[in-house]
Amino acid sequence: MRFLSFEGLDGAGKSTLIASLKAELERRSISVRVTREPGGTPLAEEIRSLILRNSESHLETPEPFTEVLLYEASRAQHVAKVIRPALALGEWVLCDRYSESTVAFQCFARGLQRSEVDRLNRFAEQGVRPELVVLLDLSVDASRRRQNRRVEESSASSRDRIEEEADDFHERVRQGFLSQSKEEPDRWLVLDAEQSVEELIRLTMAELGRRGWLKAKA
Ligand code: T5A
Repeated sequence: MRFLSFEGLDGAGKSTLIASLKAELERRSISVRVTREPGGTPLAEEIRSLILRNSESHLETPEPFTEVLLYEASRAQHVAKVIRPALALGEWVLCDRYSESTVAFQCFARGLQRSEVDRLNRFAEQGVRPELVVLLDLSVDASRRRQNRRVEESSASSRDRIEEEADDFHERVRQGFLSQSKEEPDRWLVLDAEQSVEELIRLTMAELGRRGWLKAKA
């Protein structure tokens, strides 16, 4: 059982990498649970839609303190209902975003105090932290290009409230991730997200192998 999280700017390619990694791990008979934050349980998905409603909804915008508490409420529910039970069953959990996003977005970009957000994160995590955080590092320009492509490809989707933030907000998010990766280099794998999905999978699998986490192929 392993707990991995995946971080990066919006559209960095987390879902794409997670889907390929799941297939690769299942080929090795590893049981995998894919999940995401905010969200991952019915209640947490409802909280997600509250947080990410964009300006087109013309509804009240959460204050920064409210916003962080909503992310933490989603996380507490997700840990209790999905992540901890999956790990107890011996599954690998691949989680699209976790507490490191709260530090990058709500501290580095939104400006909340790190010590307060760290305390809230530890409270919501209930002792469950990823052993490895995979950061898909991408420039803000490249992230915008990928978001635009996605909006063009799908008539249903538009930008969410966080994607609507200005470029300097997203630059601070990026620096927030890179800064955290330097604080705990053994816990982070930083990958250049401009590489092909195949190369990103190869590098991630090599890291898992280097850590001795992969059984020999049957
Ligand atoms: N948030 C979250 C906080 O502020 N605080 C918190 O505590 C938490 C947990 C959540 C939002 O909430 C914020 C962060 C977010 O703004 P989200 O759905 O997780 O929302 O946010 P996104 O990052 O936008 O998720 P996406 O699913 O939209 O992006 P992905 O998963 O990173 O990107 P993906 O895989 O969908 O790929 C995007 C596009 O790029 C292409 C894909 O085909 C797709 O078109 N692509 C590549 N192209 C070239 N090369 C590659 N290697 C590629 N990989 C993917």
